[in-house]
Amino acid sequence: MSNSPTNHAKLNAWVKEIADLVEPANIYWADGSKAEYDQMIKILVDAGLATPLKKRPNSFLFRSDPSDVARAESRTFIASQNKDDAGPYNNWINPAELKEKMRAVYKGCMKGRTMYVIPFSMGPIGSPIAKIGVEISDSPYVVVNMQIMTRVGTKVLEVLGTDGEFIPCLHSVGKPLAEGQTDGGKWPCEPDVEKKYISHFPEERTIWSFGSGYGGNALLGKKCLALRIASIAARDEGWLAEHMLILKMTREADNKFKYIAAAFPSACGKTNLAMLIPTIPGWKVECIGDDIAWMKIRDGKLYAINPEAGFFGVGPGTSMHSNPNAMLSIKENTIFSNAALTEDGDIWWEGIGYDAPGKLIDWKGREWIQDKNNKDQEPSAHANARFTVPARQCPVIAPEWEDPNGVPIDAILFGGRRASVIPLIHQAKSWNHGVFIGSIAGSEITGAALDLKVGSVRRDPMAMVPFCGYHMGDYLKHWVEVGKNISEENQPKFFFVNWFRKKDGKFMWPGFGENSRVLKWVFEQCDGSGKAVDTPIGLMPEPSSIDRPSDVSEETLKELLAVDIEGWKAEIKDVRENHYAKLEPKLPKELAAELDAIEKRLG
Ligand code: O2Y
Ligand code: MN
Repeated sequence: MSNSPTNHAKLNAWVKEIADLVEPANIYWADGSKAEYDQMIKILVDAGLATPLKKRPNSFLFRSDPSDVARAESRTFIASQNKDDAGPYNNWINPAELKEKMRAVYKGCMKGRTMYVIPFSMGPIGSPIAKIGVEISDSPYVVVNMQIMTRVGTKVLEVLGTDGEFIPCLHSVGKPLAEGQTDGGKWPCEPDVEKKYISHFPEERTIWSFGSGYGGNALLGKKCLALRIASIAARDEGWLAEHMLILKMTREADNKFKYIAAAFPSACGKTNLAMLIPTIPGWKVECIGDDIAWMKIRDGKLYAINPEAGFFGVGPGTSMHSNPNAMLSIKENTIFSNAALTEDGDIWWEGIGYDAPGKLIDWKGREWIQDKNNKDQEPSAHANARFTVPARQCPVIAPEWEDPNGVPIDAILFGGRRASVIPLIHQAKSWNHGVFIGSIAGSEITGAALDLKVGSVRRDPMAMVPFCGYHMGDYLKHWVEVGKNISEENQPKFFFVNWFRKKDGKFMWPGFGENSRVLKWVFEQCDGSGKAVDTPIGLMPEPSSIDRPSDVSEETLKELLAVDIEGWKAEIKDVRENHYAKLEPKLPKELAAELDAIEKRLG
């Protein structure tokens, strides 16, 4: 390989094999430098794919193809040798069959394009918890996003040496160019959804993605490597790869702090919680990560790193009210995808906290004027518009966020969007009870869904349904096994939170910064200073143990912290019949026992 900067024989052989298949015009090895970032951006601006934003230094707006706006779940595959290993929640396909199909679409797919080879580290380079991947992609948009979201370049190749282990990640937008042809300012991708593939080969620990240039489908370090493939590595190696934020909470009076990891399904405000500004005086929250935690046992304790280097956050709904620290993070050096563009060169999205300033260009490139009287007006930004920003730009990034050894986890939170039954907070009484509460997490269906009716609960154990690379029953068993390797006093405490209880159609809890009042009780439970009562569903604060926000009445707080016995009986019935039944015969007996025990306690 003439222009390869490495003597890693296996890597060079893989790059040659792929180049022979995809037939690119050039091969470029990413070094991770600022000059390289600027060069890629120039290519993208010159091609009409990126718009510089006058109002935000070194920031750019991209508009994707309307067919390519989010993770393509129906086209995400786990191609394990045995169907049974993928489990009920993954799309399984025979690996040999899939490879044959994908080789056919990859053949010549990079004609007329540069093939970028992007060595990257998930986790601080050289950390004992980190893993190295190499993404081959024909998208300069992927190169710049990977530079923000991961640690890219020469240093990674140094750690890899001549025979280090790496995870091969192959990506193509699926749009070869004929001689002299350009993208003509149009986002390149394969618009036919049936021809998109986001494929994982668990036994080989390999990723093949084709046809999409957007987000988790294309930035292969994130959901594909750091969750789907890492969850398999974690199972085999005795650790946990989780869809969790990590935050540090400090009590300023004595400078004591706790590290909290939290898993929530999509659209529950994970990024908001990760960088929350407490409304209670004397407390501080700092961010370690907003989406993924890799946790390993060391010295008998569970230590976590954030394997990512940036945030790929949702724009719409992010404002100075919901997440001031995210808004401050994205003032500069930020990539925006599918936001609206203002006349003076800024971005705008629904829920940004102020009216659209004049005429906009919407995410589809059309003129758009806000009409507040028209409830049916199409939004100007796509609901999954995103910002990509370096984590170091967050005003409350914790100083230790890149500690290669990770931070010791004191508490693990699970949650979901539940309008009724599930209280504001309850605590598990043991590790297995904690795994149980995590296993029944989920959100209510708000819109039409293929197989579920509105109001029913879509279970999403540990918020990992879209991201677990193997059978969910085996995954929950792995959680139970990990607990056996940590002594009880060193185990994190488990909590379940629900910010989304409703009464008469209105939220009962104000959320956002006010969630610090609930985190304070979590802190105190870890610290041994909290007050809790034993209930059939677990430990709970008395209403007087939660500092009440001024706009929540005593009665409402009491209701938020009550155990709805009949509601819980129905919940348990639903878990048994509609959720745990799906995991058989792989449902861990420890969780079946937890289900029986809670049923008995409810009477
Ligand atoms: O649409 C995408 O490709 C992104 S999805 C995403 C991005 C950042 C953090 N979490 C998620 C998610 O779906 O959980
Ligand atoms: Mn996520």
